[in-house]
Amino acid sequence: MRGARLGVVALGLLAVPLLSSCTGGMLDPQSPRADKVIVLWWVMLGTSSVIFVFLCGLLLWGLRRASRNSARAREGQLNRDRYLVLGGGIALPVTVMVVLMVLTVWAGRSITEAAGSDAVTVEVIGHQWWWEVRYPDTGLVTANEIHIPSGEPVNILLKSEDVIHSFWVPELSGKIDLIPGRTNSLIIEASHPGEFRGQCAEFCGLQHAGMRILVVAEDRDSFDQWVQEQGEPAPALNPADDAQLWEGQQAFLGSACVYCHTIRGTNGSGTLGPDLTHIASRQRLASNMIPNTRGHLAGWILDPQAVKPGTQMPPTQLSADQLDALLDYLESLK
Ligand code: HEC
Ligand SMILES: [Cu+2]
Repeated sequence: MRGARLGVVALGLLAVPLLSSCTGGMLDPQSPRADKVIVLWWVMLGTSSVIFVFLCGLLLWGLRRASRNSARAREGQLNRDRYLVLGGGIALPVTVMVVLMVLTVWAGRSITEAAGSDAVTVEVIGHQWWWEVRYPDTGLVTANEIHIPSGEPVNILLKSEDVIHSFWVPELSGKIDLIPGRTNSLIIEASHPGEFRGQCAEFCGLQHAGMRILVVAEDRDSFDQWVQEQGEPAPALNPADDAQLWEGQQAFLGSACVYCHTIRGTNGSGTLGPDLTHIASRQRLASNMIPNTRGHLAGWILDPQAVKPGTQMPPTQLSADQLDALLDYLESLK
């Protein structure tokens, strides 16, 4: 009996690091704002552990007392019981709730409090099952990979195109829902350059788990350069000089791709799928599910359902030459 109880306690303790992911993750914030969320988390864990142990003690004490119940004992205890009910049943819970509420508001404000008016703003729009990313200040559009300057608060505006999603990059911030017809906001700040992985945190359908996001924080100069490069349209092609790339572009414009994808600088202006103007510059494909290599790209184009069952992108039939040219073209879109 005792052994079994100890086993349960040990399992419970083990679950804490497991559920919060041991490497980095929520318990290892890399942001001055997420720091406050983690303070709140520890205070809540600490308080509830103490209360839990205290209640277990009370329960055992009550059980023992009940078994020795006698009229004499009962008389003296009535008074004490009243204090126990008033103290433990009213004063203690009210105090604990108020303290936790104040802390929650304090931590919540740190992640939603407006950044300065010169802060970078990023609009993140949830789709089943990928992230559209827009920088309204510069008109830049990309997907699935957010770049931010490190050491600066960044405004994230969250919207949804279909169902409720939730934006969560544990090392940088708490999570906030993306709700259709509404704009929520969140401030993130990376204290140093680095890459931070995130995940949709509200069940949104079949590929919910396949809706990952990557935040790349870099120093101001690299960030400005990235913005500059991503703002450029795809280079104009001339069939005489770049026959192969031209073929590839024709394959893109001549097949269904063009209805769903935009490549700025061409006639392709579909918006059902991610903007591909700089697809070769992204680290991963399909909402960060597969590496951005030629092989994975080919597999994705020919049979996206095999990679991400349920995804909104249909398979495309292409001849070997067409596929080869299309891959060359997409890989040139740096
Ligand atoms: C019916 C619309 C549709 C068509 C047609 C379509 N796609 Fe897509 N595509 C999507 C959607 C939606 C996604 C996002 C899928 C996801 O991550 O779940 C996507 C994702 C992609 C990605 C990964 C982008 C990223 O940022 O991860 C590439 C590359 C791509 N498509 C290329 C193509 C090419 C090339 C064609 C034509 C051969 C094509 N697509 C046809 C809708 C479409
Ligand atoms: Cu989701």
